[in-house]
Amino acid sequence: MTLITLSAEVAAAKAANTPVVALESTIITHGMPYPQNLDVARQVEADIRAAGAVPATMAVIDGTLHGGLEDAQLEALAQAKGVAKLSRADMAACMATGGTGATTVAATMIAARLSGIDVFATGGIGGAHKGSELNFDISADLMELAQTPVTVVAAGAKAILDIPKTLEVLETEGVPVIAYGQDDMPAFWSRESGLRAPLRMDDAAQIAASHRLRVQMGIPGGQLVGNPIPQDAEISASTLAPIIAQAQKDAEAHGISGKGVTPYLLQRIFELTDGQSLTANIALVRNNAKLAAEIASHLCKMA
Ligand code: PSU
Ligand code: MN
Repeated sequence: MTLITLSAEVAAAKAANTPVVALESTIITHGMPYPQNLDVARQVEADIRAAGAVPATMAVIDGTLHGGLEDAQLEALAQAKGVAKLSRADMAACMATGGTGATTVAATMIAARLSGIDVFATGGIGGAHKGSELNFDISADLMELAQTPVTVVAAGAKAILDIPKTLEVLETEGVPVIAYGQDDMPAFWSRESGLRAPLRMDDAAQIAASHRLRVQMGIPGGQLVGNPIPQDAEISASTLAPIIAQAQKDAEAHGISGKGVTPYLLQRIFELTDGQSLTANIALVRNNAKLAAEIASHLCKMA
């Protein structure tokens, strides 16, 4: 039985051992408004191709898990209403019931593993939310990083999360957290979180080498690469702090919980920054796509 249907382009790249970069789809359906979400999805795919790799956007469409979408599928997904947000818990259920769902970081990692793809680019990962010591809201993305051997390139954890707690969970789970080109752990919209990342690498080849060594050593799980947002797109932490606090208050007042929290906060911050948060989000995702393509290229050369 075929568990994942690869696009012709992805299948050809895999067969030829040329670089492929996985992309998530929740960022399209739940992370950004239409039509910017479609523009960004296309732009990021183009960035990966320009860097010499092939993009594999993951999604479940009418029960079929896809690795790599045709442009018409991307377009339909970007406009669709009521698409499920799939993580480890519900991906198989969506396939079994013929549903349509977008993949989060956790689900995209699973789809990448099934496709034999080592590297995945996204914006930010899910993490331990503020208040998670009381509400236990800790993203399944963190536990996925502990068990699925995919290197995830993100701009760090969003400031809507509790970054110290997120780093603690990752340390407990044995996930390498690597800041790229700086000591500080990036904080999504801002280059610096004020927290030193556990590891630092300045060279994509080293990130690829440690990915490969972990696989050879039989260490389960992936790596998290924190790639800072480009300087000119950065929003300072001090500008964002009151906006995030407001968004959080609104989420609580509206009784938002579970899967709804992250999409609600992103949408609210988009409104409260007059769209500036989206501009920054686009810049950092594109930046991550380029680095992911570079890491994937090094991995292919090593194989
Ligand atoms: N970061 C973004 N945009 C997003 C997400 C994260 O910039 O859309 C999505 C990712 O798909 C991530 C998910 O895996 O949110 C985490 O959701 P939760 O906190 O419910 O686990
Ligand atoms: Mn959550």
